[in-house]
Amino acid sequence: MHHIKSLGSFLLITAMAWNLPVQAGEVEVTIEKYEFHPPEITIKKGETVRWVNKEKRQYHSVWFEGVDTLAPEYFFPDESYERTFDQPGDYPYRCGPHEKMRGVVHVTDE
Ligand SMILES: [Cu+2]
Repeated sequence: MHHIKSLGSFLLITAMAWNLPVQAGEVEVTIEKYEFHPPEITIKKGETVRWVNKEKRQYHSVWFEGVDTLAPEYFFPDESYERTFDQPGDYPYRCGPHEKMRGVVHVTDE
């Protein structure tokens, strides 16, 4: 997973250096020790958030209760969950099996 993160940074720096518009990107949130890092993020509409499970053994899920009736499947260490946000708004979420794990995605209208 580290190489993907590094590649993202490289592309961002390259785009800035050439003064090109940065493409709608992907933002990473890691899950470790029963917490989302960072728990609160702001993205632009059309961007994708990827949650990466960096635990040693523990599974988690990312459940947008206000949007989805059913909790999604768990994902395990080294697996990830992705979601693209096309509508501006505030999207709180939690982990299905661990109610105290919470985060929020703020989506701006660019
Ligand atoms: Cu969890």
